Amino acid sequence: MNTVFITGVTGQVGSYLVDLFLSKGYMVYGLKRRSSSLNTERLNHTFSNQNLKLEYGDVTDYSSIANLVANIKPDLFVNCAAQSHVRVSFDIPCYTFDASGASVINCLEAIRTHSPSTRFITMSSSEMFGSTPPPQNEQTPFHPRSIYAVAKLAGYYAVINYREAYNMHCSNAICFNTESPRRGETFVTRKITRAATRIKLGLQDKLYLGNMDARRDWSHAYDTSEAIFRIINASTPDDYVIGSGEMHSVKEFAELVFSKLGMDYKDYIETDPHYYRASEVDALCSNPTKIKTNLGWSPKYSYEQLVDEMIASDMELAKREKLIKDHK
Ligand code: F7E
Repeated sequence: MNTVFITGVTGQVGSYLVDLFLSKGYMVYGLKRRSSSLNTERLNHTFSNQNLKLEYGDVTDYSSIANLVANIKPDLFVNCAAQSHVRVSFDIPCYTFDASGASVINCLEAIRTHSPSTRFITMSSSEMFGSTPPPQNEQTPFHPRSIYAVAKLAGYYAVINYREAYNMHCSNAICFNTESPRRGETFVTRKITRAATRIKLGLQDKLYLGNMDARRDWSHAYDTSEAIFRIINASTPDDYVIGSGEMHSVKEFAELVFSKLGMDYKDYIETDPHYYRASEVDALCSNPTKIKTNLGWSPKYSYEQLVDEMIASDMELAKREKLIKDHK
């Protein structure tokens, strides 16, 4: 049986990768961090699957990664772990660098030492392009605008170095923004769908946002996971941009969500400087030609389908909340 080891398995993309690898017949080992509160909700639907095994560890702790790689010797290692919130990286820069950058070296070094034939892929980020204008592809120069992006760039070059120095099968998945109903609630798309559905049911009055002019390339986490699967299973390791090739502003996203719910976003949204970043990334839009041509990948979800799925899921959540509130 093929084996895969996934870090960040309790996160959004990690949980979609669990679904994908289980459906392909893999034995899936996932790394989860010890936390005082429950952090495995995204895996609830598949928790009892016999082919899923969660192990405690932390990508910032080399010994835990090294021991697990030595014991499991997985065929594939997918690194999704990170401190992934760009705004928060301005508050906790040193931790962010450890968790999102130096941690990649922990993974690579554990593989090189204990299981050199294990294939590796890390979730790299479009944030690395920063202020370089779109469209962005594998040839676009980097100009990071946060320590999160600086950390991702360190991880990106670490992967290339281990490939060149040790001939390891390791790749970068340069992911543009990735969304779904399982997206964390403090990222802007989910923050909007969650708030708009709650406002619709009278559970909330206002939504406070930061820079609504920022433009992003939003893909569904299902499609991002499919792309990662193809890259790590390709015979040659390489670096690929993953994105929809379409760009929308935060304002456009909010306008669409509120209008689908029969509301005008201008009546409910206010800006709060708290959500602005010390240095912003204005516009990101992928040119995913390389992965489409070389690996035959193309996204299943359109922008509107992604928005519809997120609204439908958050509406169910809001209805459950309302039921509980009304019965109190
Ligand atoms: O912000 C603006 C904000 O936090 C998107 C991560 O997965 O994708 C993600 O990074 C835009 C920014 O994602 C609010 O200023 C306005 O311009 O949803 P976000 P992100 O920073 O683009 C990349 C590819 C990653 O690698 C990251 O890990 O929306 N914005 N108002 C806001 N953003 C947030 N979070 N909250 C607001 O109220």
